[in-house]
Amino acid sequence: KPFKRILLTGAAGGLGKVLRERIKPWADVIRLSDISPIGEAQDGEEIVQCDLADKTAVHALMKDVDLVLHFGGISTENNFEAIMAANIQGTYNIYEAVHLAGVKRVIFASSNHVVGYYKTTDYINAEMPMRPDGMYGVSKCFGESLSRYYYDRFGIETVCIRIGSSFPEPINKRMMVTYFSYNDLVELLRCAAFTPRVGHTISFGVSNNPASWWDNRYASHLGFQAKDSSAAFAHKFPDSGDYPAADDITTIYQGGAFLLTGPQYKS
Ligand code: NAI
Ligand code: 15L
Repeated sequence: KPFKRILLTGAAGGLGKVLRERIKPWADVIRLSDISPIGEAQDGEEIVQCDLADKTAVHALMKDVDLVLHFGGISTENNFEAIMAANIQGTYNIYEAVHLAGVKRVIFASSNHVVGYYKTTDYINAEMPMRPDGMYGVSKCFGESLSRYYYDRFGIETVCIRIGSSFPEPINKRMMVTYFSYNDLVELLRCAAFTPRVGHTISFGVSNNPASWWDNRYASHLGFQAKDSSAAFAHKFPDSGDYPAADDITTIYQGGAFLLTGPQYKS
């Protein structure tokens, strides 16, 4: 198999559970880690339950790893102290461990909330300034900047994926734009893992939806082509539906309902 041992953090989470099944063919061993219980190890799996904020544990986690999929952490808005421990300290611990262990590449689950304060009338690319919509988004900005530093200083490659909304299907009108199917997520991860050189790349993780806010031109070298589309779910959101008003803050900004949480709220 192409890799000896892939470390997947956040393995007990929504995406972690999907990836656990789907990335098996890529490595002899998948090391699954989370702070929450992950269940029994299956063939070709190792399970390590630990807190990303625990530096010693994270350094041990990296032994004999040759690719990291860093999906662990707090995945929605929360108080700063919780986000600081899991996402800021946690991601720092991952990169220090990666550096010490000599791991060459990381795929980092960043988020669209790094740019949640752009408007839904904007069409943005990865070279435009970050505009996070809360402390969660700020923590993902930290992860993106940290990974760029480790690339510039040490040559450790990272693909940051600004995931849109990766769930079984869109559950609100905003997700018609942000929907990222599980199949497309796995395909983007495959491109991120197997493209020979990625340097430091930022890619928007989104399916081939009818409407788009995100221009992926600076990730074109990954060769990713989304195959799915939220169009398949258009019947759930007819034009006649009952949606937030055009002047509602959740309609104006790309971050949607995240604009109503956290210290960044402005009326
Ligand atoms: P999730 O919340 O279901 O999974 C995250 C996992 O991280 C959980 O199992 C949790 O126990 C674990 N975790 C939290 N704090 C931890 C700590 N201190 N130490 C170790 N593990 C810890 O989230 P989901 O949807 O699976 O997302 C996975 C990653 O992708 C997250 O980093 C999230 O921010 C990112 N993402 C997901 C999106 C989506 O649409 N599902 C959109 C944008 C980003
Ligand atoms: C995210 O970053 C979250 O992790 C996920 O739970 C969704 O809220 C997603 O963004 C989204 O914007 O739909």
